Amino acid sequence: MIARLHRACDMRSLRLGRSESGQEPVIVKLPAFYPIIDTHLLHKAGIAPEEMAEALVKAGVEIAQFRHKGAFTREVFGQAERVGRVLKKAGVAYVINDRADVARMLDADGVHVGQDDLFPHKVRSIVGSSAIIGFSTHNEGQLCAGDQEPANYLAIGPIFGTSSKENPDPTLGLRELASLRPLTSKPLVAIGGISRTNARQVLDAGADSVAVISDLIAPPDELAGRIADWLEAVS
Ligand code: TZP
Ligand code: MG
Repeated sequence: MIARLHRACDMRSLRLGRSESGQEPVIVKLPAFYPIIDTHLLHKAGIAPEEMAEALVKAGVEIAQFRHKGAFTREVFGQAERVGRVLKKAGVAYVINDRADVARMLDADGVHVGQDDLFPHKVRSIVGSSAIIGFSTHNEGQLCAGDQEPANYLAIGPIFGTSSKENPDPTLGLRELASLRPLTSKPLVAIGGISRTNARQVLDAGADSVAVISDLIAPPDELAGRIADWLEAVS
């Protein structure tokens, strides 16, 4: 068990974000396993995004994110659309990374934005009051500012080293995760270098959920087993 140090947000330095509707978002209960369907890594592994979506649905996941870095071409939009169809039919919450416009066009359940994207209060004005909005943060200041935004959950990371993100922020580690946890009452998703072997420790350090990109990827014939292992690892 990791000791939790007492920390508090400095409210003087916070910019108060407000949803344009003036409504506070309903806080979502996040499942412990938050798989990310990353087009780049999947392409390298020879797996179509919709194939991954099918495997996730079969395994019984409750949420999945579509992540594409680079131009959102017609082809990519088509992939996002097909993934959405698969997830929607199964009642799995569908979250689009970065792009509120695409999420709205696809009638997705949510959008996940980061520090270089639109602020959650701007995203809220595009996707409406019932959409799930996730917001990535990488340090105490961002987490405290994120807490004031109309986001339904906050992500924090990278917890460990990762090669799935360009120019990642410094790794935080489990101790810092445990120390940052009390700074927000929003659901907290940990991300970055999380694997089946360290996921339990990350949840024990206070994360509500673990988001995963690379450790989700397995040879196509081992994908179902890999996802089952993941669900087992967080159970
Ligand atoms: N944000 C912080 S770390 C990261 C993102 C998107 C990448 C996580 O990928 P992986 O492969 O699970 O380390
Ligand atoms: Mg982003």
